[in-house]
Amino acid sequence: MPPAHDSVRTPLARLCNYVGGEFVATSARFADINPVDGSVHAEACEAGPDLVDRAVEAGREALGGGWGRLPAEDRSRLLRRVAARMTERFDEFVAAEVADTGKPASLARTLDVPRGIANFEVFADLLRAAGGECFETSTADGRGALNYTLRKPLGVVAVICPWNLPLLLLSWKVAPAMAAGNAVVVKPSEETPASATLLAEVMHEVGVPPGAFNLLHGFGPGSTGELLTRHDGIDAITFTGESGTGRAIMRAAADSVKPLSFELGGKNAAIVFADADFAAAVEGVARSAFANCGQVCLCTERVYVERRIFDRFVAALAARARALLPGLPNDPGTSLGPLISANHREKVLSYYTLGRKEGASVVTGGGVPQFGDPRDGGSWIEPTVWTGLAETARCVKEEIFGPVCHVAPFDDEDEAIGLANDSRYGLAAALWTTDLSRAHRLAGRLAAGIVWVNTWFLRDLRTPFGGIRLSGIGREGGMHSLNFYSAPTTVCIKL
Ligand code: NAD
Ligand code: 6OD
Repeated sequence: MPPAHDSVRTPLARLCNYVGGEFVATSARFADINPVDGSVHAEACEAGPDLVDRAVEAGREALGGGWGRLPAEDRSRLLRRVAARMTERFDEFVAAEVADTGKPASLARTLDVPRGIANFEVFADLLRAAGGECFETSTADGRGALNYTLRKPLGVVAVICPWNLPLLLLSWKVAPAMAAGNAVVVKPSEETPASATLLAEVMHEVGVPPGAFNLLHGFGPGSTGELLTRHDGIDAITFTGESGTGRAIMRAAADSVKPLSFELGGKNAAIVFADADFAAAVEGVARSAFANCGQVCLCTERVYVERRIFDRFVAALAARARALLPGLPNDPGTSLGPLISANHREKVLSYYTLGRKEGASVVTGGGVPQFGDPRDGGSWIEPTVWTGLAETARCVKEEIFGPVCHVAPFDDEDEAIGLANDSRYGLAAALWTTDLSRAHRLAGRLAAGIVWVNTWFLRDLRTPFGGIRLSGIGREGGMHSLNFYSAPTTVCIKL
C-alpha cells in the first residue's frame, strides 16, 4: 500500500508522523533546512499532545495484539525484511540524509546508510541466537527445581535521537528495541526528519504490524520530546544527545522511574607517541577530528602528542585540515560538509572566539569560508587546529561538536594518561603507537567506554558501546542492547 503522505522525494516534501500504521499530517509545520545553502527542502508535521497520546496508545495496542503475539523468529524475519527494503531504497536514504545534513554523499553511502541497514541485520540475527538462563537447584526433598528466564519486552519505548548520524543512530536503537519485542515511539531530531520518515515508509511496506513502530516529529523541550519523556504510558527511554538534555530527560523520567539508556556527549582525547606510524597517525587523527565536520560524539577534540614529534605533527595535521575540500554533497571531490544549522554554527563560532580569548594559537582555520555562490547562505565553517591553550581552558574542557581540535605536547606515558583522563566526559579515546604492549597497558588506564589503537570509529556492532561520567549511562551494542530492551521474568518450577 503506498504511504498516505507526500514522498520525501518531491521538491518540497511534507513529512508526516506515522502512528498506528497510518501517516498522519498535522497543521503545525516546521521547516526542514538544507545546511548547504539554507534552503527549505521539506516541511515536517509537529506532533502535539493528542498525537503523542495516540502513538503511545498504538504501541500498547500493538503489544497486546499482532506484534505482541509474533514469535521471535518471525520478528527476526521482519527485521531482515526491513533491512532488505532499505537496501532496495538505498539511494533514497542517501538523498534524504544528504538533504537534511549537507554531508558528503560519499559519507552517507559508505557510513550512515550501510550502518543503518546493518543494525537491522545484526539485531535480527542476534535475536535468533539469544538464549535465556537456566539453573537446576537442589531442594530438601531431593527432587529439585528448575529456574529459567523468559525474555519479555519492556513495553512501549521512547527513542529520542540527535541529528549528526540520523539514520545510523536511530536504527541503532530501533532495531534492538523491536527485536526484543517492544513497540517504539521514535522522535528523530527536528533538524533531520527525512530519513526517519523513509524508514516509516519501509516499516509500512514490509508489513510491520500497526503500532509496533511509531514516528513523531517535533522539538525537545515543551514539545514532542518532552511530552514523550513525561508520558505515563512510556515504559523506557533510550536517548542519544547532549549531556545537558540527558539531565533534563532524567528529571522528567524520575517520577515514574523509567529505565534509561543514555549515549551522551564527549570530549575525546587522542594520544600520539613518537613511535607511531607518523603518516597513519596524522591521517587517523585528522579523520577523527574532522569527519562529518567534527559532528560525531566520538570525534577527537583533544590531541596529546609526544614532545619530540609535536611541531612536525601539528604542521602535518594543519596541512591535512587545509586540504579538506568543502563542496556540494554530490561532487566526488567533496570531503567536508557544512555544520548542521546556522544556530549550531553560531555555537561553534562562539568557541572559535573564546579560543582566541583564552590564548589559543590558531594554527589553521578559525573562520567562515566565502564561496561567492549559494553556499554562502549555508552553515559552513573552517576546520581549525589550535595549540597553546591551558588544560583548564573552557575550549579544552567543553564539548564543541565542530571541526576543531587542540593539540598539546606530553613527555611520558603517565603525563599523557593524566591529561587524557582529566575530563568530565568519558566516551572514547585513541592511542597511536607501534608498541602494542604499551597500547594494551594504557588502554586499561584510559577513562573511556571505548579505546581505539591505531584506528578510529571501527567497531563490531556486537561489542558494548557507551560512556562513563557525563558521556552516558549503560551500554548498548549486541547483547547489551537486547538486555536493556528486555524485562527478564524468572520462572521457578518445583519438580
Ligand atoms: P540534543 O540533546 O540537543 O537533541 C537530541 C534529541 O533530544 C533531539 O531529538 C531533541 O529534539 C531532543 N530533546 C532535546 N531536549 C529535550 C527534552 N528536554 N526532552 C526530550 N527530548 C529532548 O542533541 P543534538 O544537538 O541533536 O546532538 C548532538 C549531541 O549529541 C552532542 O552532544 C553529541 O556528543 C551527542 N551524541 C552522542 C552520541 C553517543 O553515542 N554518545 C552519539 C551522537 C551524538
Ligand atoms: O557506532 C555506533 O554504533 C555509534 N552509536 C556511534 C555513535 C556516534 C556518535 O555520534
